[in-house]
Amino acid sequence: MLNSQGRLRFASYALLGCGAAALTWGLCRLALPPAMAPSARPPTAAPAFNFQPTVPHAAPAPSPAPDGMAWIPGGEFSMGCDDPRGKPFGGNNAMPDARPVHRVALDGFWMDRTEVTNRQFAAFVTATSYVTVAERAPKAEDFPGAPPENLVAGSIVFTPPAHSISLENHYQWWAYVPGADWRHPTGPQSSIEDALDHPVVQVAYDDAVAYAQWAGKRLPTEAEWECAARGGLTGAVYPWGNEFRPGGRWMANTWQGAFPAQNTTEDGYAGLAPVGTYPANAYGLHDVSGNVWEWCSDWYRPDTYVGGATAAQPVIDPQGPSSSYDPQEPGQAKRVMRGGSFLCTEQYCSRYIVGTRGKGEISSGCNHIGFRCVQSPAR
Ligand SMILES: [Ca+2]
Repeated sequence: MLNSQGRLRFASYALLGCGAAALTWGLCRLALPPAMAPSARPPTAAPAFNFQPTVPHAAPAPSPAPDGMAWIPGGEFSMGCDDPRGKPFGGNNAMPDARPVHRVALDGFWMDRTEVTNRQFAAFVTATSYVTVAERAPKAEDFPGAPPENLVAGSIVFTPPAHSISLENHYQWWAYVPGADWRHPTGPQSSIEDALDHPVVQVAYDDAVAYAQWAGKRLPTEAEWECAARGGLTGAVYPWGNEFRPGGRWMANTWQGAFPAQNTTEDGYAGLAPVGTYPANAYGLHDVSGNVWEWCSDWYRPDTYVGGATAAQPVIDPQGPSSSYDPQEPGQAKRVMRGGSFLCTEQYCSRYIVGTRGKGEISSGCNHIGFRCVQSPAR
């Protein structure tokens, strides 16, 4: 269900001073893919290295793996990331919301080895007749003043300019496209017919939750996602280690070239890649960095980690704050997203770095946002 909170994606209509022009109304309903936006907070000084050894639980998986899932042993690990600036492929963002690095303890759980695919999501829709948020036309009563012709179903699509531009205004490469939805990821002329093993995109948070419930699973907490993505390594920059391209190999689907106009596709893909194209981490998970962002169940706040650093003991199974707050867009309700996407580059958004955090307005899909699910073992 679309609810009043979800419809806050339209709040940026006022915040950005777009006025009532019909031409811009569609853009105003965007909840920007804000994880791409640079931080509004001043960079903090680079902290001392603060990762303590990861200590996975030794107990083996309690049962054979559910189809397509990997056992994540949990245990204790240090969550967050150091200031990545100055590191190779570290980008130019201090990532202050991913600090302080702090200790977390989790039980073991199962996690999907890959992002949820179009094939899997289609099975869910066939079984349930579920209609995603992007397929529902906005209601006039929810958006007073919007021209009726603009109350059309659609979603947000990466629309790069043909020439190099300043990276200060990300409206230059995002557009609200009527008819864009999970079956038509970049607009009504696009199709998933030949992309059934690509990650499903254009799914809002509630869509991901609905799929997970149907599948008997749930979305991961942010802590579960990071524990899993780290693959048992301690404080590594990437899910596979500290080198972006070990032996020259591409390990994730990211962006090469001068973002956003030039896409040199050196990693093999201009856009989405079939899930599992790139190597798995030590826990058997593919594409935790790159390809598509992945929804997590936690509300987003930039200060989520502050309390964990002062605790005498590891924070046990953190569920995130009770509500969201993003000082960049205070009126919008946001959940955490993790891992970055095929659009991530050190020039703008280096959130393929495993400890970094993203955030997404809950009713907004995009053609670089997907998800994967987790499942707790039966007790
Ligand atoms: Ca991913």
